[in-house]
Amino acid sequence: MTTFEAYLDSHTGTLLTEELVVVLRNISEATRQISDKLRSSSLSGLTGTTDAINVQGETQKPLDLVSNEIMLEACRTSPSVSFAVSEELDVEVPIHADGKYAVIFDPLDGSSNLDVNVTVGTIFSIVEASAATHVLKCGRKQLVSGYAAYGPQTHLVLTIGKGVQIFTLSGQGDYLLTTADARIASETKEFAINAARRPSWDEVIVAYIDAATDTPGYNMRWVGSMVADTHRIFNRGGIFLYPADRNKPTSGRLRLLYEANPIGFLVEAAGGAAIAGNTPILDIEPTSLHQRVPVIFGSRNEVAKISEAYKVQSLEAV
Ligand code: AHM
Ligand code: MG
Repeated sequence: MTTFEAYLDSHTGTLLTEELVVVLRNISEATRQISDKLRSSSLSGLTGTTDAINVQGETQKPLDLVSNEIMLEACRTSPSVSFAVSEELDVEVPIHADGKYAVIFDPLDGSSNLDVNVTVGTIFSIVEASAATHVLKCGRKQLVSGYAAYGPQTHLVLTIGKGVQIFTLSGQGDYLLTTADARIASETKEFAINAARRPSWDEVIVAYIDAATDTPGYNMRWVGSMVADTHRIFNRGGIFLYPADRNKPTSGRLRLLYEANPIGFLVEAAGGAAIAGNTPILDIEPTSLHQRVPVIFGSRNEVAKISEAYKVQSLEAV
């Protein structure tokens, strides 16, 4: 079986620079360590919450902080990393003055689910950035993105700009390629949305969910941990929606730089689609590090239905 390292080596000099390969090796090592911490968290006391509040106003959990530190260390040990940006940190952290890549990450996505013992994940994105201002790039300029899904198995899902590969962590600590060139089915009959937010949905989302619910065969699935919901879509298709509040069309729950962009980059590389209402997620020009955006992604034909409905709505508005 192809190892993660062999996969990286086979693309060094073409899609990947030697420096990027070092960063990716260090990130993969970080996800191994986070996976280990998660497996024994109840035994090691890494449960519950801390007194700390992050820039989002959310209470941090011990594992949020530990995972953040492990990811930061992966950046420090990579000489080409210039900045680290994290969901858990207010501002970007300078790493190496002569570095050229920023690593942008959500160290532990879905951490509100930690004590429930369902799949959570680490999401990451790498962009070229020799100055702090370069971090605010539209998602299409990402060089690499990926996530680790910590479930019954630990999977590492990666795109280096072309194709999506899924690696599985072996008992010996090696990531082995178990799904080469993963593709997202273009059709689906599964949608993932937090239905409790229905009063805030706009008409397009209400109409789409009502039509799906009225069509025999459709099912709703919602883990409440975006990495887990994304991983299901990579396995059997589906659509994930965390739409805007209808009174604030540019609002959203998920963050552009370390959630929507890396997942959008993976989804498009696997033949799916990712939009934020009227715009593809990857075309949004970021204005701030922790900016939130509406997020709709997954099976291409289903996302197209929503995209068309938004186009019709904006034509009707003029
Ligand atoms: P987090 O990064 O603080 O864990 O928040 C992101 C999570 C996603 O994993 C999930 O899809 C969403 O927030 C759930 O939000 P809600 O609790 O509003 O349904
Ligand atoms: Mg998150």
